Amino acid sequence: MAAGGEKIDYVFKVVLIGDSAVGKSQILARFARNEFSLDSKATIGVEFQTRTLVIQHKSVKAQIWDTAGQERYRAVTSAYYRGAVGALLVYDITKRQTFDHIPRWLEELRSHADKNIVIMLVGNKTDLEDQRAVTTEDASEFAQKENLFFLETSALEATNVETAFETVLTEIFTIVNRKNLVSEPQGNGNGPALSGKKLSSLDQHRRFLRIRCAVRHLDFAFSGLDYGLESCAGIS
Ligand SMILES: Nc1nc2c(ncn2[C@@H]2O[C@H](COP(=O)(O)OP(=O)(O)O)[C@@H](O)[C@H]2O)c(=O)[nH]1
Ligand SMILES: [Mg+2]
Repeated sequence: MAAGGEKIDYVFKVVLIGDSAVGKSQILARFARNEFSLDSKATIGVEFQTRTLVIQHKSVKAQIWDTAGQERYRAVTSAYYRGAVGALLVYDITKRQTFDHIPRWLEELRSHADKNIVIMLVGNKTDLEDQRAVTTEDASEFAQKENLFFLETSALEATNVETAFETVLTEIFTIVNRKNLVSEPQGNGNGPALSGKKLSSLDQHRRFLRIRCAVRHLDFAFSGLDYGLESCAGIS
């Protein structure tokens, strides 16, 4: 339960990652508070911001983590990625270098976060079309190859920011709710348990469990409610 009796069904941790000055903090400001600032200073002290959305009649709290500028020194710690089930991997469409660094960020993400994390590649600052240095085609091709969602945004003009987060959150939601891959909790309410059902894909099932367990750990930290964390032990 959140303050005021608002019922929260899920908490999803989503991280923002990418080179310095690509617009991560402004993307978050736009999404969390519908604000934008042209002279944004490095965020100090705030680890994350939240916004609650309704997805398929469920209340989903997105807990979005922003760096405090440590990406400048490539010093983002593993604590930042821990428990994340979604990520926005951001570059600046006017700065080629920020796109060229994406493979490095992707590697870092995949080695520190859950390897099945839902990732959206985001080309920000589309309002600066006349300064574009990365084509939509190049980025789209890369995203396809790496199995990432892809969108171009403008935090300044509020273009696609909402869609970027919603796409990632809905995908996580779908994975968490893929009930046809596992049986419903049987009697003891201890969460996902394999039944005699035939799995369409073992990998899909493992992915489901990992993400679901990550979500549960976060829920646990938030609510103090224990609902079947032990069933997540040994999931890797
Ligand atoms: N024109 C334009 N500038 C942006 C956009 N998003 C961010 N900026 C500017 O880019 C600079 C860096 O943004 P910031 O969010 O601090 O980047 P971060 O280091 O990735 O968090 C700031 O001056 C922002 O105002 C955008 O969509 N369009
Ligand atoms: Mg920032």
